[in-house]
Amino acid sequence: MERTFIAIKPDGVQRGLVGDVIKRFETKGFTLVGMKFMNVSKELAEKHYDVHKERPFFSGLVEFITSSPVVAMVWEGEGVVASARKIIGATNPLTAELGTIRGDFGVSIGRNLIHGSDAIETAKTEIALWFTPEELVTWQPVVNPWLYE
Ligand code: DAT
Ligand code: MG
Repeated sequence: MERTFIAIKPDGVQRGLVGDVIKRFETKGFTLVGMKFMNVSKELAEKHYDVHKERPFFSGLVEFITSSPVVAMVWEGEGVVASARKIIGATNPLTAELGTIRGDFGVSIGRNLIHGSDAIETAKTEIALWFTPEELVTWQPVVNPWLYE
């Protein structure tokens, strides 16, 4: 089953939005398979954002994600990678659609609350970077027959 990596960034945690964010993935029908509350090391932050290392905002991004705790999660479900990106909304919260997490809760690109993997391959890399296999829980929610034909 497809999996994606989701992180509630320091602003989402500090603003008390952890429950609201998790609720959206739960009520959509996705399955939580990993979750930890943690401080992010500079090394992990730099690896996670490696694709952006040449961008002018890279150092600010690393500084921000390491500034305060985050909630790192893995969610599972059919089409979860693309669907999570829709639930999250566009990178800039000011242009993100209302009804998305960023569109509903944010006003600034550097404080956009949440990270979600942008493709299935990226998700695999990010899950392996943030979680050990033992930290992921494979389980069968009893509602699955009511979510999937
Ligand atoms: P996304 O998080 O939607 O996948 P991204 O991968 O392009 O967006 O960028 C990663 C993060 O970097 C993004 O969540 C916020 C920050 N960021 C992106 N573009 C930025 C910009 N122009 N100025 C400041 N921060 C930016
Ligand atoms: Mg991205």
